[in-house]
Amino acid sequence: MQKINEKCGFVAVLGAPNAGKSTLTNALVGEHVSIVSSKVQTTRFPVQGIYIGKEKEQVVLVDTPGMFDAKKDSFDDLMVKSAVTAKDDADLIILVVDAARARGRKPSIGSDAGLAALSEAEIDIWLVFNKIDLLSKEDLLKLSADWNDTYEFGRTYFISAAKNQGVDDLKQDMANIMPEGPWLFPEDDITDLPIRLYAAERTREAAFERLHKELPYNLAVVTEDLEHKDDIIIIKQVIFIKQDKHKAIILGKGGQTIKAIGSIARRALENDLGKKIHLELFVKEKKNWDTDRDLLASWRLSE
Ligand SMILES: Nc1nc2c(ncn2[C@@H]2O[C@H](COP(=O)(O)OP(=O)(O)OP(=O)(O)O)[C@@H](O)[C@H]2O)c(=O)[nH]1
Ligand SMILES: [Mg+2]
Repeated sequence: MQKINEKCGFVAVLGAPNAGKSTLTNALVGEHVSIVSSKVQTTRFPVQGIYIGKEKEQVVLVDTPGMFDAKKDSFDDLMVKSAVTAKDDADLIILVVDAARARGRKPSIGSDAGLAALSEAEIDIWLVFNKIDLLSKEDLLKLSADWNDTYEFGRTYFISAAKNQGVDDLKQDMANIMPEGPWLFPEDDITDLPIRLYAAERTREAAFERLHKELPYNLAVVTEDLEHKDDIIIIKQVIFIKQDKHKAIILGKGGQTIKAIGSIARRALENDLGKKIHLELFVKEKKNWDTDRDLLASWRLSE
C-alpha cells in the first residue's frame, strides 16, 4: 500500500556524447553505476541510477547514450533511439552540456534526433552545464545567456560532475519536484542493472580505457557464467569481436593487454561488490553481434 506522501519519479539524463552524463549519474547516486570513459559513445543503453532525497523522495535517474545523428538502422541508431525514448516516461529532463566544448560555439544539441526529442517533450527541461572546472565564470555566464536565448529551459545549473561541485543542489532540487507515488525500488537499490550485465559493463569500461581507435566500438562483452563460491565470485565473460584480426590486438603481446583489461575490471568489481572476484575473459569472433536479437534484448535495446 502506498505510504502517505511517498514521492518517486524519473529523471532522463540526456545530452551529446561525452558531456559527462554517466559521471553525473554516478555523482548523484554516490556509487559507480554507469561506466565512464574519455571516449565518446561509452554508454550503449539506458542505465538507471537511484538515490533518495532528504525528504525520502526516490529519484530514478535514467542515464542514456549520447545523442548524435547516427546512420539509420545502425546499432548507433538503436542507441540514440533508446535515449530519445527514455524521455517518454520521465518527470523531468536534464540536458547535460559539456561547457568547455560549448564555449565559443553556437548553442546546439548537435543532433537532429536530440533536438526533435527535446522540442517534443511536454515536461520541464533543466540545462546543466558540466565541466565548469575547465572555464571561467565570464565564459559560463555568456554560455548561459546564449543557450537560454536559443532554447527554453526551466532552470540552469553549473556543475562539475567529476569534482562534485554544484551536484548537491541539483540533487535536492530534482528530489523536491518528484511527484507523489510509491517507491519503485527497495531503499538500498542503486541501479536496475542485473549483476551479470553490470559486470560485463565494467569489463567494457576497462576495454574502453585500454583499447583505441575503432576497437572499443567493435566489441561487446557478455557474462556467460557468474557463480558465488564461498567468499569468491567466479565470473566468466566473453569479449565478442567483429573481425578476427582484432583478436591479436586485444590479447596483446603474451596476453598482456587482455590481462590488463581483466585486472582493471576485477579490481573495480571487487571494490563495487566488496568480494573477491575471479574473472576469466575469452575472446571470440561474432561478426554480427550488433544485430543479434538476443544480445540486443539483453541490453534492453530492441529493433
Ligand atoms: N574536467 C572534467 N571532466 C569531466 C567532468 N565530468 C565528466 N568528465 C569527463 O568527461 C569524459 C566523459 O564522461 P562520461 O560521463 O563518460 O560522459 P557521457 O556523457 O556519459 O558520455 P557517453 O556515454 O559517451 O555519451 C570522461 O573522461 C569524464 O572523466 C567534469 O566535471 N570535469
Ligand atoms: Mg555515458
